[in-house]
Amino acid sequence: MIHSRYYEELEKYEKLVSRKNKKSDFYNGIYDRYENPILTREHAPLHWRYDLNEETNPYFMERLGVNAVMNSGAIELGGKFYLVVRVEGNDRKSFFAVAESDSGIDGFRFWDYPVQLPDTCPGETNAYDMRLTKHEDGYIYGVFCSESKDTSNPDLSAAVAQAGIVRTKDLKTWERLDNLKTLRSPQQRNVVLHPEFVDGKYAFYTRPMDGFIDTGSGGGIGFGLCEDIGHAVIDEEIITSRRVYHTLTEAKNGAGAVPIKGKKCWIHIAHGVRNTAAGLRYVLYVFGTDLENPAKPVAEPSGVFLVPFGKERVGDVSNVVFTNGAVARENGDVYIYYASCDTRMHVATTTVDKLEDYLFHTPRDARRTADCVKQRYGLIEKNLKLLER
Ligand code: M1P
Repeated sequence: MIHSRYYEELEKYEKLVSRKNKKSDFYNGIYDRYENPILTREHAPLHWRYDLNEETNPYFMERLGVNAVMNSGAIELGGKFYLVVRVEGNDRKSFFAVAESDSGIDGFRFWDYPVQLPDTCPGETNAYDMRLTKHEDGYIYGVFCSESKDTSNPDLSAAVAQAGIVRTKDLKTWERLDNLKTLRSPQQRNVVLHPEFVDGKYAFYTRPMDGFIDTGSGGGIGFGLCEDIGHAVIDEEIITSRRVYHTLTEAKNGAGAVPIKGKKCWIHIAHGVRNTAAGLRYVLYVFGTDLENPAKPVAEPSGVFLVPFGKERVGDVSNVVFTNGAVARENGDVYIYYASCDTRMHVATTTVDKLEDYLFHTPRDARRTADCVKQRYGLIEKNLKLLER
């Protein structure tokens, strides 16, 4: 028999899932933010967490709790918005699950079952942060972090990060391909597949890393080509968005959402990390690359694009925003899905035109206080002259 408490919890769950979202009063002219997160741990269906049977669960306890929902790949299919969400169980293991919405800003509901990827890597302990690429070859690719214990290192926390690759046509049936091999980088995380062929080859944004956490000598977001997506091997990675001293990318950076094809450039929404007394701070930034040569930067506005504000600043890993998915619609609207503090999911909305205006009209980083002040003086003088009229 179904436990009576189930119905009480279900009512709360339905209220949460059907809650309407609306734009917050935040303004910067670049994008809109929303009052509510679009997904939280409470959005995980009750039947994923509880044994509903009163006989086997007399206290109606959570048997398999969900700790957080975060870093989600995003795609639009047939006019609907789909997220492949990173769900983290109470056991710290992440798994993927599809959540679907008609509006893209609210009403996200998980499908009945999480995704079960083919289990082809016996050493894989954790899998997370899938980027979904609608590739011109006709497949939807999912590229994610495949984490294994580093058995060659006696340190209990030593791990190896690689890029796992799967593909699907419907988000239901998934085929697992070989993990990406980058011949010159021992570890990889935050790998993104470009949606178009480049010189007839599959193109990946990579993040060369010496270690599991530290990028070490890895200079930033890399770019490399491979012939065979089934056995993807990249020899040379060139750096497309370089880490720079005393900027938001000083400690590390990583590709985020699959780049959006704009009118003037490929639009990249990435994350940058700097170290602070309060620990690592993760923020989003945007850069543009050449439409013909997506490895070549053509617009590098200075500074942060989106940072955690208010309640977004606190969570399991505080002071973090992270994106690995955005939807660009045919009408030019853009939905940026981001997680705050490795805990919950949010959306910010903008347009391709606004993003390109931001990319090409936000000044570049002047790199030095004295020059940054000159930059701001220029803006103030121009405005004050205008205000005098
Ligand atoms: O905790 C913040 C993020 O840390 C990692 O990102 P990066 O590889 O750039 O350090 C990822 O594990 C990501 O999932 C996480 O949100």
